Amino acid sequence: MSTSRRGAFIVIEGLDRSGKSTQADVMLDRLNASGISAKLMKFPDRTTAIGQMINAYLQSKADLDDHVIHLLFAANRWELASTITQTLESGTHVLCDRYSFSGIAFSASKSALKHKEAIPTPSSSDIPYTNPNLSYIWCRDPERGLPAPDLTLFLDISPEAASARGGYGEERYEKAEMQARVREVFGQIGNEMLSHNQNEDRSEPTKDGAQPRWVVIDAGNDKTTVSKDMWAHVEPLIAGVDSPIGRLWY
Ligand code: Z5A
Ligand code: MG
Repeated sequence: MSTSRRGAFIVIEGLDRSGKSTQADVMLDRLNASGISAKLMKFPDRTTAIGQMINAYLQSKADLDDHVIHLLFAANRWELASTITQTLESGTHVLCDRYSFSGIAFSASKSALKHKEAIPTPSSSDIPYTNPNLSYIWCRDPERGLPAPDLTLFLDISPEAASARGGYGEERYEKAEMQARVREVFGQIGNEMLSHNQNEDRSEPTKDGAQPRWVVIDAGNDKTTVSKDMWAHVEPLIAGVDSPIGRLWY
């Protein structure tokens, strides 16, 4: 990559058991095998002090207020935000297994389910701070300003197909009703990201290779097909990115 270019920030998002971690490893190996410098990060990062509190919560060893755990997930990203930025600026690509979009999707879904509400939408009627529950906007606010991905690959799979895969059901949020809600909120986030692209006239790849920011991948396919579909969107970015690192929702 030319020295003036920075690394690309590529986020892999998706429903539980959609194959994010599997595909993140495959992509890292593929990049490294081609001599391309890339770093894999994962959220939650359970190795930090905050990450250990999150881990205890996810394994139901600790109970936390819904607002508190939401802010801890966001804080876990903020404590690693400068690492992401420095890595990208050094010319290394960052692959990230889950990011802010999981943060919003899980907290907003949990709150809506608990209070038997419809999923809160990102509309002007959703007034933050007067809604006692975790509204979409309330959940999004602590994520504002974090490094923005250049590309988000959203691995989509039906909750039924996901539940047939190994290891499902061991952690706190791995329940069918919750997963269906999470999928709905991810859909909203995708629409919001795509309309943002259109506002910036970025709905189609531009001539300098810039990608739409949110791409849905059919994760119900076999592993090789999923890898191939993802790579088609990553490949144009491996020469590096000219534009400065964006900030989420700015
Ligand atoms: N969470 C949150 O609430 N707020 C936040 O801000 C963040 C997260 C960041 C733990 O996350 C929880 O934290 C999660 C969201 C919440 N809630 N839940 N539940 P995590 O990332 O640590 O979760 P995980 O334990 O890594 O699981 P996962 O991410 O859901 O799985 P995955 O990475 O998508 O799938 P996988 O491990 O790659 O594959 C699962 C299995 O399927 C495995 O046996 C594979 O071999 C198999 N697999 C993978 N791909 C395929 C295909 N294509 N075909 C067939 N089988 C496949
Ligand atoms: Mg995973």
